[in-house]
Amino acid sequence: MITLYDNPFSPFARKVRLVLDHKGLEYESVDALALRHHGDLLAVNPRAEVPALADGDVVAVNSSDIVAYLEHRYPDVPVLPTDPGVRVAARSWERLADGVVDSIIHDISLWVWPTHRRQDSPPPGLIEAGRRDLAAILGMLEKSASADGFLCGALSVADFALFPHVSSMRPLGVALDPGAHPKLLEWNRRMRALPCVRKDLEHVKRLATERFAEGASPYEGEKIVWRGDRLEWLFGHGFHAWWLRQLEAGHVVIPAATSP
Ligand SMILES: N[C@@H](CCC(=O)N[C@@H](CS)C(=O)NCC(=O)O)C(=O)O
Repeated sequence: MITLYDNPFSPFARKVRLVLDHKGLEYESVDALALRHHGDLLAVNPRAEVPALADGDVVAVNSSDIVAYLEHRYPDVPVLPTDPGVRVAARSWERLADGVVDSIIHDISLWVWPTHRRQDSPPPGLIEAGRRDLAAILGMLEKSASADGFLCGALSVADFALFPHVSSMRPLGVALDPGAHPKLLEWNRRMRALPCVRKDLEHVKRLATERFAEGASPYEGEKIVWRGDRLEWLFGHGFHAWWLRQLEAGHVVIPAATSP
């Protein structure tokens, strides 16, 4: 049996869940960001990040490595294009989703998601900078999207990596627009019709209600985990002084750099 060290709201865990479900694989899901599972997560991933996946003796961490493992081990329903050039393109969309889109969304969502119980306001200009960069990325995606297929022709890891992000932009003030993004809107409709995506969206919605019922939360609410990519975007836009104050106030966790 496959065990997924999961979290309903993590875009990286959602990518892996989409791939598992699309491939028709059975798995057990553990919400490993819940504080009571922190020790279990640390035992499989010293960075204490989800997703991690255990399949018999094999433990894989990092969403793109997990997808590569699943593709190799369970190739029947492929998610990595076989054409070498198309595979490079799909992996680069995945990298953009994981490194850049995730960072922007993370950095501007701290005042929106119920996981964080913040009393303060965002530093001036942060939300606007994030919205500008996300709008530019949507413009880039619109240019590359095809009118009738998925991002790289057939459904691939590019779609599974980007969809969780695109589906969470609206509460952040960035929306797909029929005038500017006609092809992306079609892509979004095609994605939402897939059984694996419908399952994911229902899961996110149901668990958002369950996990945050009446102000309760099973997650860390004060400290933020700042992975390198998320700092790169923040510092690149000049918000280092704000971040240093977060560090000095004890609100920062940096993942351990010692794991392979
Ligand atoms: N590069 C990693 C990034 C994973 C990641 O950043 N996961 C976040 C959730 S979105 C996490 O587990 N953070 C630890 C925490 O919030 O405690 C991957 O692709 O799997």
